[in-house]
Amino acid sequence: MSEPVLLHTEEGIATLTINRPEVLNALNAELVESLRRHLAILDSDPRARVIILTGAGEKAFIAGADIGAMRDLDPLAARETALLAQEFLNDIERCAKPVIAAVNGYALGGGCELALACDLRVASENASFGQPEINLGIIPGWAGTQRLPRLVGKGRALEMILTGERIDAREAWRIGLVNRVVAPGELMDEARKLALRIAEKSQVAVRLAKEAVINGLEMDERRAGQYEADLFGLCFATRDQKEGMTAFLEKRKAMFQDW
Ligand code: CO8
Repeated sequence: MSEPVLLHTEEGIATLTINRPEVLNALNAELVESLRRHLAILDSDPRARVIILTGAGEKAFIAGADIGAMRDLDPLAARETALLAQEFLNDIERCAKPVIAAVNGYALGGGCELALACDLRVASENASFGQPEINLGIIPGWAGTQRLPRLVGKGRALEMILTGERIDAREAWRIGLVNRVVAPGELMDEARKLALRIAEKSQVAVRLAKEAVINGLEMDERRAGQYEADLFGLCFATRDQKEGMTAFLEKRKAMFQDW
């Protein structure tokens, strides 16, 4: 049996590929568990500075949760499954490393929600996004009702959630759901280029910047500003802050050492 998730690490970039192309990478419990294990390891692996998540095959990033495995769940089991998956998506959001979704096709239901939990999204022109749960008689269960409106606004999110209709990559870019759209053949190159640009920064600053944004969004603005100031102050305890500013003043490239 093939591995449900493939890992490839090169030049500080770890790429996780969801590998069930025969069912358009639909997520089942085994796959989620495997993704969660890989992510936990990468979170503390110094060789991985940025993580890219993508789907195997030409057609799909992830076509959602496995409908076959979901159909006969009782309400409590469905709730439990949703909560477990949400915990996993929270792990992605709270991962110390930036996580980029390279969306290579359908990103539907749980697949769209997984992409939403990533920090950045790069899509190929043939990608599409949707929350089709309403067509199955359910609602999103992996926090799509929360992350989607925060990213694209209430009206656009409700339109996607209530109609269940897909939007293409260009429309996803127009409404701010993805950061950039590229030709299918260039998707992984573009995601890697973006990852490498982040990987060359001080990883302490990268981590603190991510924390300021992710945690700050859960606070009121005033408290979030104070929190940012705390983390800003913390940067001045690092060698990389001295190096970054000295390098600027000496008109040379900074040599960051991640501490
Ligand atoms: N689950 C299981 N199998 C799937 C899924 C899925 N989500 N998506 C596709 N497949 C399978 C198909 O059954 C088919 O298998 P087979 O070859 O054995 O018939 C194979 O993948 C290829 O798919 P299609 O033949 O349908 O390919 P098309 O190109 O005709 O269509 C689509 C592609 C449009 C993506 C179509 O497959 C589709 O609509 N898929 C379902 C999309 C969907 O509704 N996703 C949302 C699922 S619900 C969800 O994600 C909720 C998350 C929260 C859950 C909370 C926990 C309880």
